[in-house]
Amino acid sequence: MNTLESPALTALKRHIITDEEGQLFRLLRHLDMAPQASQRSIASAIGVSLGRLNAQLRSAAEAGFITISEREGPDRRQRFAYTLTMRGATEKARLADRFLARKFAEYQSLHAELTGSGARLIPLNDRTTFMQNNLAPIPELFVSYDSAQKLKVEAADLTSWDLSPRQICDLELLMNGGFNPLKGFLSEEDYNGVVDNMRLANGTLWPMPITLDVSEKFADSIEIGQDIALRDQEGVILGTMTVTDRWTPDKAKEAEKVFGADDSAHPAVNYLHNTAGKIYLGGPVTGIQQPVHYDFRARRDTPNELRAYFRKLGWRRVVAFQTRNPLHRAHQELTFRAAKEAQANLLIHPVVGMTKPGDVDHFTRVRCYEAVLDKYPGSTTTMSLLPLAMRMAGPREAVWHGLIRKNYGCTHFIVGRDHAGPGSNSKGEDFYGPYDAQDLFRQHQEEMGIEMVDFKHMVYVQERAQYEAIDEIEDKDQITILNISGTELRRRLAEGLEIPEWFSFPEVVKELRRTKPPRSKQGFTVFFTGFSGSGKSTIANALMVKLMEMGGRPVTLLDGDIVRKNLSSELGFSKEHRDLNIRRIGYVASEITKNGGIAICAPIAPYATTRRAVREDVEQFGAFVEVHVATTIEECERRDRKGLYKLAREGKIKEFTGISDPYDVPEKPELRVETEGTDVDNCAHQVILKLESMGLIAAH
Ligand code: PPS
Repeated sequence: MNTLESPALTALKRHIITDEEGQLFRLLRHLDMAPQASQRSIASAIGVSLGRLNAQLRSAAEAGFITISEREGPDRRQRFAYTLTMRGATEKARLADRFLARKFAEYQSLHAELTGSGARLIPLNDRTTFMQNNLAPIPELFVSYDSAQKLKVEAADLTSWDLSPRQICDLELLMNGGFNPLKGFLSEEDYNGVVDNMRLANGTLWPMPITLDVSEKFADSIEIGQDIALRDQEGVILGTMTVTDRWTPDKAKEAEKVFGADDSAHPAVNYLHNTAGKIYLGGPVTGIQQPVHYDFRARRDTPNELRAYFRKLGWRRVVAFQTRNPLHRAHQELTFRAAKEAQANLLIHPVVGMTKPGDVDHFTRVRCYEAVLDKYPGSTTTMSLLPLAMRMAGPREAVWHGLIRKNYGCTHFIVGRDHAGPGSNSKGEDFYGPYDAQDLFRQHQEEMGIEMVDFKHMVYVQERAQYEAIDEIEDKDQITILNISGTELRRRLAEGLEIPEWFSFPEVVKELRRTKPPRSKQGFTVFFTGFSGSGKSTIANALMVKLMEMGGRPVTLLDGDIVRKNLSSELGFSKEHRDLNIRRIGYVASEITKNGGIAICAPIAPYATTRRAVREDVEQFGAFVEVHVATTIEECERRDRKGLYKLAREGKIKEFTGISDPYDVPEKPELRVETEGTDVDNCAHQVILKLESMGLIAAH
C-alpha cells in the first residue's frame, strides 16, 4: 500500500475546525435567522444542553459577537433577548467560508479514496454535483432581514463614512456577490497583490483594486479594529465595515500597474489622483441593505437572482454581452453570432453604474436597449442592468468583467475589439492595443471558469447588405465596406445629419435624437479664464449681449465678482477655497447646460486640474468652450483697474494670482484671445465665430 499521504488528505488536514468553532457557528447562524428565539429553542436547535448554551452565550457576548439585553413583556421564562452584532455577522461569514472549504476538502478526500486516484474532484464535471456550478447560489455579504433591522439601529451610533457614487457601486457588488470572492474592501496585503500581479494574497485571481479611499482627516479618526457605518448619499446605512487595514497607497504605482500608465488622460488615473481620497481603508463588510434604485427596478438583478432565473429557464449556457453604449445593428449581429458560436443563451448586460465621462446617460441607453430587445428572440435572450463602476482598464478590466459575469451565472463572455478602452493618452496614442484585452483574458480563462467569445471588428458590406467580421472578408477589393465610428455618430447626431438604417434601428436613433438634439439647440458653457484685470468680465458681458440679441436660448453670466458675492461670499483665495469656488461655478454651469441654456463663466480659475474637473462636469451635458484671455501679467498690472496689483505688490493682499499665487496657462483652450491692441467687441466676436464653427450657433 502506498504510505505516501494523498494530496486530498493533506488538504483535509489543513482545514481542521474545532468543536468550539462548530458550536459558535451554529449559535451565530441560529441567532441570525431567529433573533427572537428563546433559550430553550436555541438549545434544542443547535443540540446543546441549557447549561452549555448559557456558557456559550456568555463567551460569545464577551467576544463581542452578540449582545444580551433584557426582553420587555410579561413572559418570565424569556427574560433575555440575544442579538447578533456586526462583529458576530463577520465571524459567522468567516466561519461559513471555512466550513465550505472543509466540506470541499472532505469531498476531495472521499473522492480520492473511492476512485483510488489522486484525481481532483472537478465540481463542474462530477456526478456528485447536483446543481451546475454556474447556477448554484453564491455567497452574499448580507445578514438576514431581522438581523439587518437590528444592526441598522446599532450602526447608527458608529462613526460613518459617506460613500462616493463609485464606492456605492463597488459596495453593491461586494454585498450582492458580484465581486465574489471578495468579502469586503481590500486589505493592504490583498491590494499589493492585486496591483503587482492581479492576485489576492491567497493567490486568487483578481485584477482590480476595490478599495475604500477616504480623506486623511477621516482616516485619522479611525482606530484599527473599529467598525464603521457605510452610508449612501442620503445617509442611509447600507452596510458596516470592520477596519482591519489603513494605508497610504502609492498612487503613481497603482496607475502604472493597473491602468498601464500614470497619465491623467486616463479617466481612472485622473480619478485616482484628483477625486479619490489619499488613504485607503480595508476590512470585511457586513451587508445591511442594497442601495436603493428608483429607475428600471424590474431590470436589475443580483447574481443570485440571475442564477435563479437561468436555473428556472434551464439555461445551462449563457453568453454575456457587456456594453456602455447604445446598441446598433453591428452589436446585434455580433451578439447573435456569439450566441450561435457558444451555443448559448444571450444576456445583454449593460453597465448602468459609472461609465466613461461623456458617455450617453444610462436612462437613454436603457430606453434604447428596450427598443432593441424586441428584435431578439425572447426565449433565448434577456437583459439585466449591472450597477458597476467601470474603470476603463482595458485588459485588466476584461478579466474583471469576466469574473463578475461568472458570478452572475454566465458561462461565456464576449470580448470585442478594444474592450473597455479609455481612448487615447496625452500623446494622442491608444493606451492599449486593440486585442490586448482578448490576449489577457485568453491567458486566464481556464482559471476564471468562464470562456471568452472573441470578436473582431464588425463592418457592413454594402453589396451583400450584411455585417461581417473584418478579418473574415476575403474579397476586400471588390466590395464596399461601410462603417460609422462612435465619433462620426456623435458628429451626425450633433449636427442633425442622417443616420442610415443599415447602421442603426430607427427606434434607437429617435431616442438618441430626443436626448441629444443638434448642437445648435443644446446648452453649452463658455468658460473664460485669465488674470484679474485681463478683460474677462468685459468680454463676457459683450458676449452675453450678442447672444441675447440672437435669442433662442436663455443666457446666464457667472462673472467672478458676481459669483463671489452671491455664491461664494464666505470664501477666500487659498487653493482650497478657489477650488471650491470654481467647482460651484462648474456645478451651476453644468445644470444650465443640461437644461439647454448658455452659461458664461468668467472667474480667474487659475488651476488646470480644477478647470478640467469643471469641463468634465459640463461635458456630460453639452459643449465646454474654454477661452483663455491671454493678457500678460505685466499688462494687467499696468492697467490695474481695481488697484489690487499695487496692494498685492505691497503685500497687503496675499496669494494674489500672478504675483504671489500661481496661474496654470491653459494648454489647449478652444480659443485664446489677445486683448492688447484688440477692442472688446472684436474679442467677443472671435468667441461668436468660434461658437459658430463648433456648430453651437446655427444660421437661421
Ligand atoms: S478664483 O481664483 O477663480 O477663485 O478667483 P475669482 O473668483 O475669479 O475672483 C477673482 C476676483 O477677486 C479679486 N481678488 C483676487 N484675485 C486673485 N487673487 C487674490 N488674492 C484676490 N483677492 C481679491 C479680484 O478682483 C478678482 O477679480 P477679477 O474679476 O478677476 O478681476
